[in-house]
Amino acid sequence: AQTKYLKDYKKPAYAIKTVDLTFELFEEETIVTNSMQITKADTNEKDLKLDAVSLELLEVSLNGLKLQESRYIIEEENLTIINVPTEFEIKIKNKIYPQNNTELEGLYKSGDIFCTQNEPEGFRSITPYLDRPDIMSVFTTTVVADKKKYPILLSNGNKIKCHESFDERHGVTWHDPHPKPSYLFALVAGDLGSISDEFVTMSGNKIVLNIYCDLGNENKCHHAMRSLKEAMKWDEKKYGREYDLEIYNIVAVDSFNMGAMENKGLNIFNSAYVLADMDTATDANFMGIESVIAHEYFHNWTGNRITCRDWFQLTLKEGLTVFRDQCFSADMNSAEVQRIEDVKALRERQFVEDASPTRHPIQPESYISMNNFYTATVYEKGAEVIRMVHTFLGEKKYAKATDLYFETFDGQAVTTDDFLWAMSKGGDINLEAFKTWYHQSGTPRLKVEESFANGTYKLSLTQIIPDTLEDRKQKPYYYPLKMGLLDEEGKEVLVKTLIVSKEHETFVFENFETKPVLSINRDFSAPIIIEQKKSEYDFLMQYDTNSFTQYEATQNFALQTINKLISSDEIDKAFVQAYGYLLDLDVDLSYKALLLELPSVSAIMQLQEKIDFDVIYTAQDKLLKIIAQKFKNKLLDIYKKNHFPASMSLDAEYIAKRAIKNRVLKILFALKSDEVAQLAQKQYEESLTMTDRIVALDVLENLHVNYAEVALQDFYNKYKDETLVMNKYFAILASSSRYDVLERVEKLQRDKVYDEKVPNLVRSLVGSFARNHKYFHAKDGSGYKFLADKIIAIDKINPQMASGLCGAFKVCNKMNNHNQNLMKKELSRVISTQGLSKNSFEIIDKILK
Ligand code: DPP
Ligand code: ZN
Repeated sequence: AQTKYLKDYKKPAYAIKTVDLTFELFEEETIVTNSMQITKADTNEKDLKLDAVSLELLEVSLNGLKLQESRYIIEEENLTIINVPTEFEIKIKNKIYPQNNTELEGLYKSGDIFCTQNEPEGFRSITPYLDRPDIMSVFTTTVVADKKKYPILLSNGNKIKCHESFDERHGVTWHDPHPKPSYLFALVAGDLGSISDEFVTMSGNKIVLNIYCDLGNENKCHHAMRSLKEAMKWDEKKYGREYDLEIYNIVAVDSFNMGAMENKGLNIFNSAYVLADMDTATDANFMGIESVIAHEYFHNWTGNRITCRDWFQLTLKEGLTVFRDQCFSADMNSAEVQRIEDVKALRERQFVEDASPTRHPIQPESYISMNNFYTATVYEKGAEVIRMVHTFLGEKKYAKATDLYFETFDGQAVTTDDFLWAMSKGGDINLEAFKTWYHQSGTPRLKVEESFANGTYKLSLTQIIPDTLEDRKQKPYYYPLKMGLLDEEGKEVLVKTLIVSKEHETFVFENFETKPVLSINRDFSAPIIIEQKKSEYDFLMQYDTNSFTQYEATQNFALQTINKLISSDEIDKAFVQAYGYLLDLDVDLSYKALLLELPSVSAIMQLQEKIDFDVIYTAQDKLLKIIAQKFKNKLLDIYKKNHFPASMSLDAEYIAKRAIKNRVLKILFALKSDEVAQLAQKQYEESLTMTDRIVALDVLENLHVNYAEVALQDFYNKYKDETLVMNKYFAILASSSRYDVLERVEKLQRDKVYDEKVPNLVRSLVGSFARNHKYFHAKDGSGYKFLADKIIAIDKINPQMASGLCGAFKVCNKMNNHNQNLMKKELSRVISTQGLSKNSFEIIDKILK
């Protein structure tokens, strides 16, 4: 497999001014005709080498003359036209087979719907092209298909013409006036239902909004539509960005590799991020839809109008757009809850990646398959990096700097350096030292030491920077560190944002009567790990005035307690007492639900030198049980108080009531008593919302009570035709603590509703099993063997999905020797498989190195 390097970037030698595409869709095949107006930018260049994957060429002509075979070369990944003039038109006709496309890249079918996914390099499997993001062109697209089967024909931009005179067939022509890279090209054809609305922009343009879905699902699109309009409003208000076409289309499809795609004027979504109603979607699903709809909308400016010069710049659009969607969600819901959720997600996924052999800078230097770099690092750590810039600049200067960014680079394909230039110029700040965040990998640590004498408080900070994968030393970072000092009554006596820039420095604060209590990395102002010998967690759990660090104190104290439990069986009474205090706190209930959550297995794992999941589970269970026993009555009270009145409302108040009630139920679960089983059964039977239903079902399943079978059967019968709900069903069964879980997973693969070609289903069944640490890491190696077999099988269907599953092996080098050997054996088997994709190869090769 071939490695591509950032340092090899060369400017394109050609420009494509316009592209005219015609798609003739048939049941067996599709004929694509592609006319491009091309100019040479570099006159030394002779031949035109286009990207083309497995090309089945029908005809090629240059300036209207059909080319003889001697004038072009077809290779596995290219079509080269020999000796082209300075300015010319190329017309290519080729044949593709969307019906057989199981990779879900390029043009493919999801059920009966034709759709596309071209980011990053799908377009080259549709038609020969200069398939790189710095080639921006004006697209006109005609789609022709059977009128009955495909009444809806969509592409980017505005609809300019309908063609009705093709017998059984019809056609539509779309024109997108905004030059764009090929990865933003999209096409959809199908018999679709839809809902419509409109939005009037700040300068008075009326925009038609459509959301398309499978017939019958129209009533599940309203939340997505509401979210879209809120996002449009927000981007005008916060960034002054207005929508720029007459129409905005969203299409929901069931088979999709990622969450969604921001194609210009025609977003294509995984239906999981569009469809929702109270009967089938959880509160978390509703929030997820709101944020992904916004994310894709925000890309219209940060991604589409201003795009990436090359794929190494991916975080330019993704980091920034994730930061924007996080801020949007914070404004729409609870900001404190949003921040904690974002950090939790970062730690669960990105910190683990950053500690693994697949770690990379947010701007990677090389890749084999670009598909492997749509990572938590590029996205979520990328967003943290933008957030730090925002913290440095402050709201006002940040607004000025982003205005400058939009003004300067609109219509261009640029780099992260261009972005930082706008930030430093508009923000009037030197960001040179900040650039290390783009080029270094691994999570930085900060050792924190305090001293106090004669009224003077000293805070000494030492950066501990991990080496690169190749054992190269890396530089210290430059970042904002928010801190607070509290007096002994918990009153804030100092709030400050320190600038950390050196490997070691000491900050001095004077005039204190008693030693203040430190609250550090407030709001998680930098994506780092704080190392601190700390004894004041219980104080901060009670008094910290920053919601993030209050949450953090609880997590740290709980982790410390669990760690002690692992080695000594001894419970730290101070923690139990402080936890009791949290139960009585009078704060927003959705925030409280987070405060009461005990550390996840992944969080505990990250503290272990050599991971042993059996040990982790035992300690975690022990702590949960102690808490549940000690506070049983209080927990039951909270449960009852928030369980009634039952409501289907999506108002924040009711979402919060459901969150706290279900948190408490999951803690009470540790009692494993009949009382809890009855509570869960009643909650299942009387549930009005999917949120309540799914938690009850999960609790019942893991209590191993007989009623679980009844409830699962009932659930299955009720929802077997709703694929999005079936994802939840598979996930519960594959995440179960029942001893025979692997056997059940194997059996479920033969279930009528399961389909190995649909990524969502594979992720919920096989993916959930791979996160079920108890059984995936079984000491007999059965979990590893199962996943390895699945990777080999799925790699032949959909390499991107397979390489996603490889991620479960990322912890390999941190596992205890026994598990590590078992893992390596399976990985060696996978990597020596004939015809393994470059996607899976790249990930496994890194793990095995
Ligand atoms: N660009 C997409 C997104 O992040 C992923 N393909 O929205
Ligand atoms: Zn994105």
